[in-house]
Amino acid sequence: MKKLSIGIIDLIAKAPSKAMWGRVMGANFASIMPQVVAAWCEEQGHDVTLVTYTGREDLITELPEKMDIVFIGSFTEAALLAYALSNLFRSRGAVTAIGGPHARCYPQDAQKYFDYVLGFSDKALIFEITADCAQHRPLGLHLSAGRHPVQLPSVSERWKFIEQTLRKAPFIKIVPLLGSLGCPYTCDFCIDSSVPYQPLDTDDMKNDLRFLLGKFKRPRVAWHDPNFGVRFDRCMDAIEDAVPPGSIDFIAESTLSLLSEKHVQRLKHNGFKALLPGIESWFDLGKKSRTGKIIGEEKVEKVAEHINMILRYIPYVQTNHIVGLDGDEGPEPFELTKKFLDLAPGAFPAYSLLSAFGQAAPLNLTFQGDNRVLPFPFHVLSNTQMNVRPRHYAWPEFYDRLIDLTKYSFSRRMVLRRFLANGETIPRWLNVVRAFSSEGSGRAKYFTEIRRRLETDKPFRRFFEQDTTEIPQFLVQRIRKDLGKFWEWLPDGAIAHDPNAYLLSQQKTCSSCIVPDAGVA
Ligand code: B12
Ligand code: SF4
Repeated sequence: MKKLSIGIIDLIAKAPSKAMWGRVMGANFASIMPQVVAAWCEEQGHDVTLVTYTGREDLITELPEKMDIVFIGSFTEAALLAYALSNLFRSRGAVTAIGGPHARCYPQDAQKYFDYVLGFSDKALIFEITADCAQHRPLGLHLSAGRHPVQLPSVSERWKFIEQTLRKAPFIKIVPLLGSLGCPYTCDFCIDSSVPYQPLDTDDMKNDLRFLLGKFKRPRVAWHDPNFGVRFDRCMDAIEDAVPPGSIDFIAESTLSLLSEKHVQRLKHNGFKALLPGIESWFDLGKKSRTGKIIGEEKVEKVAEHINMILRYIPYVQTNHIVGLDGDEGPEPFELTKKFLDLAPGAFPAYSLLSAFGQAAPLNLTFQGDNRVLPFPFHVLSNTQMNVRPRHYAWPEFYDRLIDLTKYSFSRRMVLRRFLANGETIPRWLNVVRAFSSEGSGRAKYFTEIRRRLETDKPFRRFFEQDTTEIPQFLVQRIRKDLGKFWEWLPDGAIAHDPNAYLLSQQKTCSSCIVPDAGVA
């Protein structure tokens, strides 16, 4: 087989940026799959250059001038940058491929700008593409393996790529690992609700942990599992078998239903330092939060008690909330979240505004069928811009309540209470930094600007009210400024997309020949 020059870009940042947070932490948010694809391509004997883009790198000089194929891993928020880069590298003769959350969620749109658009990706699929390595234009090929890979290259095989990425993280260095893929739960808004749970081999997990202990005095590992610890004892046995208790600091995203006191004690024993449980809603998804049919105020009290229990063992807890779910109505959901903050002040609240990412989740078909999805440019779709018209709120009321909640959550009083409720230094200060960064006060400022424009900027309001699909100038200019020199490479029309493409694809396709990918299986 011909030896190829292969470029791989992991888009962590969505645009060039000199922000301090990105500089200090950006590299710690690197994805696993670009490193995996790099290791597979090297195994085939190709020349591989991987760049983890944190917003500071010069993508033109860091990648070889002549590349046969460029793989880009991208979230939807970075899709416009990915499209611009594809255009740029195609103009230099490369073939381009996109994988990751955006490709899984918006394949029809990405096909217009890439030669290959990848869903689930395993080694065989990557080898198929490198063997073909041909232009597919104007519409790229949408390819997907039947499922997630059964095995991933070990940390030692990925080490070269992990090490070069972590060199960019000056203080805290976090290695991403996976113990499982998919999820047995079926929360209908989630990309994994229809992806079967698939644990990865525990011997591989043990070898990875042992390897890391040989590389760092005290490694820090972030589990990227959508829901860590579904097979709890299996995971804990593997960790306990591989490394001495507490020798590695772990971070994991898990559901409250898995976090009983006995489990949390074992997590503490094994060095878990941060947990990110999903609460999502006070009126729904009780199974997930171990609250069954309990809703409203009673659920708030029960969950707060649960979170306070976790905080007695684990120094850092981030609670994930979804704002704008269809079950929410009136002031109550917002007031209940405020009450929760009062009862569990040690937790850092992370708010995701309900976002229907293309074909990520089955629920999106309902939103699209009801014509409730707005064509916000991908660049602003990062869970901070709700792209579904709220069911029970007019936009101004929704923003008023959201601003009030955001300000309450990151007020000086709440920041101080959070600080005092946390015993350890790093969690304490991390919470303060997050509250005063783009995540806390930054968001409050952005939401306030949106709210102001809903009153004063007529075209903007018409877009929100679905009277027009023309992207408001406020957003266009913001994106143009963000993308900087890459704006010129953005293909014509790429700033817009069809928000109902998923529904349309379902209507066109006979159900027996659907590619089994996210939300379609
Ligand atoms: C772990 C995780 C994180 C981690 C790690 C992020 C990272 N860089 O990987 C952290 C906490 C940092 C994070 C942050 C964010 N996340 Co996140 N995260 C996840 C989570 C829980 C798991 C993703 C994962 O690694 N799965 C395991 C991998 C192996 O599976 P996979 O991603 O499906 O990948 C398969 C294919 O897509 C393909 N593939 C994937 N990448 C690539 C790359 C290449 C080159 C190729 C060829 C193929 C390929 O192969 C894989 C195997 O089949 C998902 C939810 C979920 N349940 O999936 C959300 C999810 C991916 N996150 C999401 C979002 C929105 C965010 C944030 C924007 C949130 C925010 N406002 O800050 C940030 C953005 C971070 C960034 N720019 O890097 C959305 C993405 C939606 C979208 N279309 O963009 C998801 C789907 C959750 C949701 N809301 O529905 N996240
Ligand atoms: S939201 Fe969490 S628990 Fe629910 S399906 Fe997704 S990964 Fe699983």
